[in-house]
Amino acid sequence: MTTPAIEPEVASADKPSTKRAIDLRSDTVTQPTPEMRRAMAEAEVGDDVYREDPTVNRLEQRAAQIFEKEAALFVPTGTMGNQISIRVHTHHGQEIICEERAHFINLESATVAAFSGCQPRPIYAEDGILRWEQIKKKIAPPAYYRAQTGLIALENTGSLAGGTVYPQSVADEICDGAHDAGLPVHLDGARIFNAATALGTSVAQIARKFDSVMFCLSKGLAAPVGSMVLGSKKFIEKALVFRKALGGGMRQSGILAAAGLIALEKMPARLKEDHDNARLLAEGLAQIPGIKIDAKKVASNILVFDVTGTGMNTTEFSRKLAEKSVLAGGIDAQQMRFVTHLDISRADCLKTLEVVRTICGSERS
Ligand code: TLP
Repeated sequence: MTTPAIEPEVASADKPSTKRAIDLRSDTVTQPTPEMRRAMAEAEVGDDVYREDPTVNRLEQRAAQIFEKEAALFVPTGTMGNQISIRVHTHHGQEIICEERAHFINLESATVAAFSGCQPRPIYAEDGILRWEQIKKKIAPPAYYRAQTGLIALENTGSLAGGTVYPQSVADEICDGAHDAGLPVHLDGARIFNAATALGTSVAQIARKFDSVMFCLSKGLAAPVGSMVLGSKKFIEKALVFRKALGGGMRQSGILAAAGLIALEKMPARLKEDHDNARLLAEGLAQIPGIKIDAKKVASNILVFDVTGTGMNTTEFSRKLAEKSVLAGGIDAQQMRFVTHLDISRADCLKTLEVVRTICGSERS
């Protein structure tokens, strides 16, 4: 079993202690804040399979209110949230239109085929941002031997596309076009709060025209565990059935929801700091010979850059970074990904740039 590409490919014996390392692999690595830990210890809980956990119920109500959707469901992971949503919207033998780099077709173990019995109809789009013009050409014609389109799924921000953000008008046009064609639209909004920060708008505004939205509490919002699915009451009633089917009925999960509530209320306000740090990294990297990145395109907390010009592939590049206590991974052999988050300071970014300059030979070690 090989390590996922965006995990640094470093043998565990060589791996420096993550305590001292600057960990840019993902915003999933954040530690819960002391306030989250306190809230978890004190959480009022019940059995959530009976829907009797007061803290989970509070988190679901609060998320629905913030997103201006009828209902919400707490799920263990973003993967489960996406796959439940897809299962509710589709039936076996259908197609799902999405961008080529979508997380749910690349990094969710083919669950879309195994659980929903659907096949993806991926389209490449610059920066991962699809346009309605591209999508409408891929909607299956009504021939009995063609798999019919069951769903359109977008991702905002685009994780493997480098944290790119959908302009509101582009996403709105896709939702309107899809609805006119009788198709639902799901949003993988794992990092929708980063998108809202980048656009200077609310998550409710971004989510308004989508039939379902998944977002993660466990990424930039720094909760230890958990994601949410949002939609109509009817949609969430069906989602509850599939959450149980996948083994996502977690009983006294108020312990986790307590941290999620703090993530939801307190953490969005600090995301701009992560975006500023990502931009600082991108501008610094753009100056280093051999590295290719358009710093102007870095819109949120993720940056993807090409290391081909350094003569190293991403496995070697990751190993050299790790030797100097900077953790990051490649999304393929040419492109590295850095993700900024709560546990990465401006000083960490400056130190990282120094390390990259050293390993690229433009500074003495
Ligand atoms: N992304 C993780 C890895 O799986 C790559 C990361 O480090 O970015 N949608 C998007 C857009 C995501 O980026 C992720 C996780 C998920 C869904 C799945 O969330 P989890 O890991 O909670 O299942």
